[in-house]
Amino acid sequence: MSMSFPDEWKRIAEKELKGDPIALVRKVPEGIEVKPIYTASDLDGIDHLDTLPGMSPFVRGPKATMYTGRPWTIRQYAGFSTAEASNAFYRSALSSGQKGLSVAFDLATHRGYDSDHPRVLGDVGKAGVAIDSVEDMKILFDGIPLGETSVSMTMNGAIIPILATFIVAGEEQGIPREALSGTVQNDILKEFMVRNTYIYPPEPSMRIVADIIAFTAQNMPRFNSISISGYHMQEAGATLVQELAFTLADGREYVRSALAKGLNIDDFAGRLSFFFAIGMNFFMEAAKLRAARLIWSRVMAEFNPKMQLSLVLRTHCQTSGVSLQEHDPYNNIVRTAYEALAAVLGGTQSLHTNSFDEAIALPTEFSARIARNTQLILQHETGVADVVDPLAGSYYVERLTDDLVKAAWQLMEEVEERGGMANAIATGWPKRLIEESATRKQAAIDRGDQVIVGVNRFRLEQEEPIDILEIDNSTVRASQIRRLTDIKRSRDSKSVSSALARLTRVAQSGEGNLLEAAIEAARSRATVGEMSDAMRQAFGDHQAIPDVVSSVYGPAYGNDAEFTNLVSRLDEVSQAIGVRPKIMVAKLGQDGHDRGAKVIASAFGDMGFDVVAGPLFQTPAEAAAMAVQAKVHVLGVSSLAAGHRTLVPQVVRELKLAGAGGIIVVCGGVVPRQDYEELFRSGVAAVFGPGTNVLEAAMAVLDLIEGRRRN
Ligand code: SCD
Repeated sequence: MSMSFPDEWKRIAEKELKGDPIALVRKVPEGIEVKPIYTASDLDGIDHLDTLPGMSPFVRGPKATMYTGRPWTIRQYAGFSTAEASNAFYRSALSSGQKGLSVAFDLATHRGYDSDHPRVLGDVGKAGVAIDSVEDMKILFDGIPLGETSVSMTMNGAIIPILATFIVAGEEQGIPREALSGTVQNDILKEFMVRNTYIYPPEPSMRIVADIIAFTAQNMPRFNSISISGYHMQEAGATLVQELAFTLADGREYVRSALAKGLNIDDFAGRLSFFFAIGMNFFMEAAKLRAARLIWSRVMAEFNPKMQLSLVLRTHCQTSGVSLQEHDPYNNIVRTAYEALAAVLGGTQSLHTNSFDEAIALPTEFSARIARNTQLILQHETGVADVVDPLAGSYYVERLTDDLVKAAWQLMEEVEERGGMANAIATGWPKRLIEESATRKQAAIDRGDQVIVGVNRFRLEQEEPIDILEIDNSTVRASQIRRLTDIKRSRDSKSVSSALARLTRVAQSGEGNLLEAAIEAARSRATVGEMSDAMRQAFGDHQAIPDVVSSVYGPAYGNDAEFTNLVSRLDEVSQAIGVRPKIMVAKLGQDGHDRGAKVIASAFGDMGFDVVAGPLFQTPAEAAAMAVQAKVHVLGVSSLAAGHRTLVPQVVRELKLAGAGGIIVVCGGVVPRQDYEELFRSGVAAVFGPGTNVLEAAMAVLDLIEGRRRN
């Protein structure tokens, strides 16, 4: 990009600044240099400027009339506790202006475990609704006509049993599969990269994706077979360019595997859909959606489709979860509103706006209403939906769109050189790039280079805890177990076992369609866990090896006094205890959100701690045993999916049982203030909530180690 400014502007700017305006150029993490002024000359060489919405390359929107013809879908992602509770929530949301549904499943369901499985004690009904069988699914949509309301289901690992139970629930509601409209996430590649709710190894997982694309293309013309998601990449710390490039490269990979199954491009391309995060970099986020459409039309053109529709990128967006803060939480309403506006100006088809309390807990009825109303106000009061692509022609936004296209395309070329996204993911490269960006970002926040109002600037002296929604997961679990028992008692066990055996055979042989086989099993009342296990028998489980990036956080600090202070304090403690302080960073239960754990492990490693990274999905007993064996001083549990009240006290008990009560237990992540006292009483030494400065946390951990040595 040229860094020249118009002469006459530069002269005046120099006077105003008493210096060179080049100092105002900001280099953002995307590698793009954002200038203080853009002019007509910045449009030189951009070839999409004269294109129209609804026409290739669709940079201005997938539809010619966009929101002037039909507003975007207000689609709030929700689900918690039981099917009954979530159903009541959906009905009330639909009657208050929401247009589409978006189901959040609990982590037990995501990972293919029924609610009675011993590994999911802390997870049932917590971060989403527990669904064990068709009976739950029917209750979930009771009184909601599935032929009229489109339903998105965020499901990846256990996608086959979940989509099968949904189809059967539809059937039993009298809605044939052809009439069902909605979307399944079904995007396993990004699970291996960032979200971690996979079950099976990559190869069979890719077969599952292709089987679903094939089945829906043939049987469910109104259903979007996949929601290729960059959202979780940005949540995990990816830059916008990484989010764009890796998401679209994932898309290209799915297209290739569907074609390899013998499908015709035009039979499925129009039902591929996307999902992006919208963070706080306002114009760049809007430009990102425009860039995504342009790049996708270019990618799809490689496959020579006959239909224009096959070139179109349609997307859902969600405002950014990581941009939400625990401190001064009402600020989150403002953040979400700006992010929603960026999504709309970028031309999203469907939108979720986060509730302001989501950095702390599940939304309450109150916070969910404000989140929904944020969209209703945008749609009905602001006039932003009156004009198609209103940012078109803006010197800055058009330039930014083009810059993002170029930067993302370059990264996609690198993916191609590495043999496509599946191969690239197998080497760990994209994940590492994202983790490095996440760690860099954390250092920028901890240093105060990146301002967050109410957190590292303008912080309140005192804060009152806000009301939060509590889920009693032992009650939810008990009621799920009751229903499971009833189902198992009343079903025809012979037809269940033969349907499950057939599912295993289809999985083993590579012949036939997994979804088709699972529909049969679901109809006979096989549970989600049983269907998942039937495929586990053929596919096995995927085991990820924890890997921690190094030399990112430390170098970002350079020789700053705070960092060198910490390092010398760590040296003192090491001298005093005779070894480097050793910390294990653990993830318990089915909570796969590991950005926080990874950033902590990486930053603590750079500071000089001896760090052990625990694998995902440990039970409290497994984590305690590993901590004892590794002889750590501190066991740090990172919890983001609300399982802490069940799982963290258990880990303390397990350590004591193993005679290792001397190991200090600390907890970090999404932990509401209301829970601190209970955790302290159970033996937890410190809790580090969202927005904690990592250097301060490290200092506190060193104090605890010192304190324990003295006592
Ligand atoms: C739209 N239509 C128009 C029009 N605009 N018709 C005429 N004129 C216009 N201007 C038509 C469309 O063609 C379509 O018809 C219908 O109206 C609906 O519009 P749409 O644009 O397709 O909208 P929608 O049905 O809402 O679908 C949007 C997507 C879909 C395509 C993006 O995939 C979707 O809803 N995705 C949601 C995904 C989601 O909720 N994910 C949550 C993830 P036809 O149907 O006839 O074509 C949550 C998550 O992961 C959270 C984090 C975590 O858990 O980790």
